[in-house]
Amino acid sequence: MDQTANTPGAAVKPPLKVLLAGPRGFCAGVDRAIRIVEQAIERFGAPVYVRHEIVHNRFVVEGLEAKGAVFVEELDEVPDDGQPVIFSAHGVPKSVPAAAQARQLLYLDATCPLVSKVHREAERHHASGSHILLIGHAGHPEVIGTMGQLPEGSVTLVEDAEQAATVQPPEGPLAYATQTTLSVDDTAAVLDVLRARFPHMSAPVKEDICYATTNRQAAVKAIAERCELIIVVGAPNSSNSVRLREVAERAGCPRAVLVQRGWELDPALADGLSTVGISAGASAPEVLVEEVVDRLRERFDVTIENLIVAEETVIFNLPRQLRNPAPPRRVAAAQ
Ligand code: 0JX
Ligand code: SF4
Repeated sequence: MDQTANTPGAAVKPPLKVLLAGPRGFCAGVDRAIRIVEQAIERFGAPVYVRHEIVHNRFVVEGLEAKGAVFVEELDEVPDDGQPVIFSAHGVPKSVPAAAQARQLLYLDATCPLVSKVHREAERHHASGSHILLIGHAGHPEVIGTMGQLPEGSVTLVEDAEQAATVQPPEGPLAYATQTTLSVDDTAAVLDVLRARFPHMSAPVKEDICYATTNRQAAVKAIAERCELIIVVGAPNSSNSVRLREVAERAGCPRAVLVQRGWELDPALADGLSTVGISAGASAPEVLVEEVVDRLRERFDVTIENLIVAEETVIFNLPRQLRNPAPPRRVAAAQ
């Protein structure tokens, strides 16, 4: 059956309500990280090296590659050609800027200021003699970066409530820190277990799970019960996006899927449904949400409703090296 348009003579598309969760998509840390790469290319010319995906989104990475960014996983892949290297939004262990300095590489740090805040708090607790329990996911670059702020053995990773129940930190004072993109509810459960076992454990002055993670999860919860399907736009290696998919199902939506692009979505998933929700991880640009809506429009007569649970006004400044106007490019003296 042709389902191309609701025009006279054409087959009528079934109606579909699309609930857009807000806030969704880019956070202030991602916006800043992308601006850093763009401005660095403008200021220093191509290539500009970026250690690790600047944010976990292929579309963003490929867009920056087209402008002159070259992505590498480790610093030793960066040649000594005088061009700068940028560290991703997720943060890096201290050994990385140290190695860059040792090689006299020009580096720019796109670590989100809210990740840096977690680094500084971990350092502060370590300096006052506490062992750190870091709640987070093993192998994630942010966890590697946070653990790498302190000497080996100063931090113990706790991945879930089960590990919280059995972890054996060294004797003495304890403090905790967390990854910024965790599930708010899972983290509360892990903390309940840890606090029961270690009642004197110190907490961060301000929550480590960031405002963007908290708001995106709250927005998904707000639409979950009204939706028969929730589509989260984001990458499988994007921790905060993966959490949104989980939150959707736990908050009462019968099914939630993660897609990176519109074409990845099988619109037939919405057959027979009346309401579908859409959200996007902090590293997913809005244009990809539009792609997903367009994909649904191919098969359905879509009406959009926005449900916004919080307004976000956070903006982060660029690093010092990019804030001053660029020096004039050297022009050969007239003969
Ligand atoms: O995998 P994460 O959610 O930490 O990163 P992503 O998807 O690139 O999101 C933006 C960066 C977040 C840093 O906290
Ligand atoms: Fe920063 Fe939060 Fe965005 Fe991560 S998700 S880049 S911590 S604002």
